[in-house]
Amino acid sequence: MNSTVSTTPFSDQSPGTSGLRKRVDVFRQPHYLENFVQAMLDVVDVGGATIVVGGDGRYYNDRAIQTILRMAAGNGAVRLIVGQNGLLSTPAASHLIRLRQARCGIILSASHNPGGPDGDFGVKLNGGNGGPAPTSVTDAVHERTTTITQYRILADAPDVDLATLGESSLGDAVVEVVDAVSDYANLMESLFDFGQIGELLRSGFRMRFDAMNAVTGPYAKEIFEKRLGAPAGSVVRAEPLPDFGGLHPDPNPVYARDLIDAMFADDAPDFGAASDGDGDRNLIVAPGHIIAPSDSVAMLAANAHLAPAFASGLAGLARSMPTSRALDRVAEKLGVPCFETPTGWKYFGNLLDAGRISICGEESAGTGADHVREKDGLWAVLLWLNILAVRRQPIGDILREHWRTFGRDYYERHDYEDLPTDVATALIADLRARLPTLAGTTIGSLEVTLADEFSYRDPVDDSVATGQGLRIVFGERARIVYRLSGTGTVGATLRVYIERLEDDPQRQSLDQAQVLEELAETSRKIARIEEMTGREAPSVIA
Ligand code: VG1
Ligand code: CO
Repeated sequence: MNSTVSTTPFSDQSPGTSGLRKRVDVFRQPHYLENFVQAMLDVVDVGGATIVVGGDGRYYNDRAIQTILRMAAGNGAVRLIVGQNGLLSTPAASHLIRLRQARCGIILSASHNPGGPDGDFGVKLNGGNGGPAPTSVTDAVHERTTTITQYRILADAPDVDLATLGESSLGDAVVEVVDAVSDYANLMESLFDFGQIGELLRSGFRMRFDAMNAVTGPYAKEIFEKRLGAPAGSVVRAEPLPDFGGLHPDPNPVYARDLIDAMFADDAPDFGAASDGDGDRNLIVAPGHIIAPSDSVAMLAANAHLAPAFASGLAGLARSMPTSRALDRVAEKLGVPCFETPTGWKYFGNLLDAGRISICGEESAGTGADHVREKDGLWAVLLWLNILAVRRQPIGDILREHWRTFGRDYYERHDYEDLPTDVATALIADLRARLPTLAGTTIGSLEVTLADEFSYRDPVDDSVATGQGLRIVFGERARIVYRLSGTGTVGATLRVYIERLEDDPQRQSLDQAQVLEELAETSRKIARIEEMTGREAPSVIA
C-alpha cells in the first residue's frame, strides 16, 4: 500500500554536487535516505517513468536499494531496471540509462571511498543522457531537501528478489532485474577490436587487472578472461565485497600498492591496471612506471584512431582544469579543439551530448568518451589494450616516444586532508585576495604569466560556473592550481596540483619528486600553507 510519511527537512547536501556522500551511520538515521531520495524524485518527476537503479555493492547497498525501489514505485515510476544483486558499475548504469531510454538513474556509491559499517555510502542522480545531473538539477534537489515535509513509499511490500533475473511487480510498477554485465560488455565489443586484442592476450602478453574487491570484478572477468581469452588469474581481487576487503578501492599508488609491487617486480606483467569502487576510474601501470592519468588521456587521444570507435578521428577533446596540459598539445597536433572544464564529470556532459568532444579526462584517474556519460575505467583499459594490440610495442616505449614528441609534464597532486573547514576556506580566501599582486612577478626562475580564479562558461548552454580553483600559471613551463575537494565526508581537503613541462628528451626520465621539489616548495609558500594550517607537508601525494 502506498503511504505518505512525515519527515523533517535537512540541509546536508551541498548544492552543486550531484549526490550525497556520507558515513553509513548518517545514512542509517531515520528518514535520512528517504528525504534525499524523495527530493530527487520530486525534482525529476518520475510519474510514468523508467528508472535505472544500481550500485557498487558496498555495505548498505542491499538495504538502501530496497528502500529506493519502494519509493520509486510509491512515486509512480512504472519500470525499475535493476542490476542483478543490486550491482551496476557507474559506467554500466550510464549505458543502461541511455540504452533503455530511462528518465533517470539512481546510483548507489561513494566511489573510491572506503566501505563497510564504518565506511562511506552515497547516492547520486543521473539524468536521461546517462550523466551526472547538471548543476541546475542538483541545486533544485538541494533546495527541495531543505523544505521537504513528507515522502511517499510503498509500505508493507516485501523485499524484491534481486538475485533472480526477470520481471516481478512492486505495487503498480514492474521491477526488471537485468544481467549487470552483458549489455556493457556488448557495448565494449562494439567499440574495440576484440579480435586483435584477443590475439594479443593469447600471444603470451601478460596483463594484470586489479578490481580491488569492488564492482568491476565480474565485468573484467567476463571481458578480459571470457571474451578476450586472457589467461585465468589475469583479473585479481575480482569479487565485489561490501567492505572491499578493508581496502580503499582507490586506484592510486598508495591504495593499489599490490598492483604497483607486481608491476615493479623483475617478472612484471606487460600491462597493469586497476579500477575504483564503482568502476569509473582507472590506473594504468607500465612495467616499472605508473602512468600519470593526465599523460594517459593524452596518449589515448594521440593513438585513439587505432581503435574502431575512433577510426574516423576525434571531434574534440576536453580536460578538467587541474589536469595537466599534455592533452592540449595533442589536440593542437590533431587540429581539434581542447576544452578546459571545471572538475567533475558533469561538465563534460553537454560537450559530449553536442558532439563537440570525443574523449575527455581528469587528473584524478578518470578517462572517458562519448559512448556513455560517465568516466569509464574498463573502457580506458580496453582502449589501451587496443592500441597495444595494433602497435605491438612495449607500453613503456610508447610512453617515452609520446614524451619525445609532445614533451613530458611532470605532475603531482598534493592533498592536505582533514583540515578544519574554516581554515581551508580562509586559506583560499587569503590567496584569492593576493592573486592580483602575483601576476608579472618572478618566482625562482619562473615568471607568473597569469594568476586568477577559474570560471567556466559552458559553450553549449552558456551556463556559468564560478569559483572553480585558483591557478598560478608560469607560461607553458609550469603551473600550480589550488582548490578544495567537493567529495569528502569529513572536514576539508585542500588539493594542490603541480606541473612542469620538460621537452628536452634527455631530461624526461628524471625523478619526478626531485624535478617538482622547487615548485612544490613554491606552492606551499605562495599559499602560506604551513602558516595557515600548521601542516609542513601534504598528507597524500598522488
Ligand atoms: C574528486 C576528483 C574529481 C572527480 C570527483 C568524483 O573530486 O578530484 O576529479 O570528478 O572526485 O570522482 P574532488 O572535488 O574531491 O576533488 V568519483 O570516482 O568519486 O565519481
Ligand atoms: Co568512482
